[in-house]
Amino acid sequence: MPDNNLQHKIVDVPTSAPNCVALTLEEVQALSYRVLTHHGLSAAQAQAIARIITAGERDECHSHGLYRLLSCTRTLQNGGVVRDATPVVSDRAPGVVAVDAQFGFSQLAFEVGSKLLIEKVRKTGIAALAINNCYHFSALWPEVEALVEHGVAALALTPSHSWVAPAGGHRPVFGTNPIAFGWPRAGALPYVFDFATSAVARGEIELYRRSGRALPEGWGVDAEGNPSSDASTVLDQGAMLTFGGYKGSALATMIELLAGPLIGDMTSVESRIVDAGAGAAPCHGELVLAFDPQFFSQGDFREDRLRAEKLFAGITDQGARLPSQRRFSARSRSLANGCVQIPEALLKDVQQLLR
Ligand code: NDP
Ligand code: PYC
Repeated sequence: MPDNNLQHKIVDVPTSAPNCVALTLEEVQALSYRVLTHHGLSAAQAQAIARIITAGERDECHSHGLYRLLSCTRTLQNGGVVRDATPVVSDRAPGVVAVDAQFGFSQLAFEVGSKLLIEKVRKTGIAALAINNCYHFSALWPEVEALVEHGVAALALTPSHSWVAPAGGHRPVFGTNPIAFGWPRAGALPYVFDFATSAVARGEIELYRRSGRALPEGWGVDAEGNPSSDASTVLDQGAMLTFGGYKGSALATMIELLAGPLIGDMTSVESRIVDAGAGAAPCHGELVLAFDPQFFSQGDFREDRLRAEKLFAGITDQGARLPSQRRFSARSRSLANGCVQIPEALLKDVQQLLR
């Protein structure tokens, strides 16, 4: 890994951003790796996580970038993580791969399982990867993007800890349950979306708490179910809310079922019970589906692709943007600049983890 010299110039970035420190992507990756191995994680597990955290910073997904090292190390200290876990891949059926993460983190399990998933989808047209027994804290877009690079469409779902109330209720039942989808495009960056089925990811609310900002309406409630704009009240006493009312609630339920009982793993309620207040990352399963378009086309695969492009044009031609457009712009900016801006306070907190 590159040398991790953190003597950097403080730069003032415009508008409301606080003082930031410029780090190269190599430095972000090296710092992540050092922190994780310092806390006892094996090289293979730490490398897989460091790559994802670096991708998060590169694409300016701050709630799932370096900030996640704080919860990763808390998980290593307080959770039941097997620090040198080696995921075990099982070929369950012609279209089903299962990976037992062995209570390590999800990233390495995905890396090893996705190879067989791709082999299978090339033969069956549709294939599923079920990851079990993994600690999960990351965004899902890196996974669907990795699959889309093979020319397949992909869907990924996972529960988390029960922090989110169902529409019409106020007691947490669902996790923040993200869903990500990717579609390959010839000669263009893929179509990818990835969002929580809560109004916003919990990590985002944690960042609001860190910076003392009031929450927008519709993100959370207090313990009695009254709307609250106080991040600590929502995070520690009340509940987060789903996006889109009962529609988000139903999608969150589907994710609980497909990436929980269907694959023999925990729901968000069960994951939180097992955590027993330790504050570790959720531990449960993940379901990833891949579709090879060549198997579904009625003959003219190229024409089908072109019709998909017309759909995208129908969105962008009127000035609307595609999901991931902001992220892809951030990526090209980071790659062109050769560095990313990390809030000074966050970098200090992360460096503290090396003490
Ligand atoms: P957002 O509400 O910001 O939604 C993100 C998605 O919506 C991105 O694909 C984003 O693209 C797209 N998007 C945002 N604004 C627009 C717009 N105006 N027009 C079109 N598309 C738009 O994110 P969330 O807070 O819901 O989730 C953030 C991350 O947290 C996700 O990556 C998710 O995987 C992760 N997460 C992980 C969990 C886990 O358990 N592992 C749990 C919950 C969340 P763009 O990026 O280009 O803005
Ligand atoms: O931000 O909601 C979130 C989250 C949960 C687990 C990992 N990220």
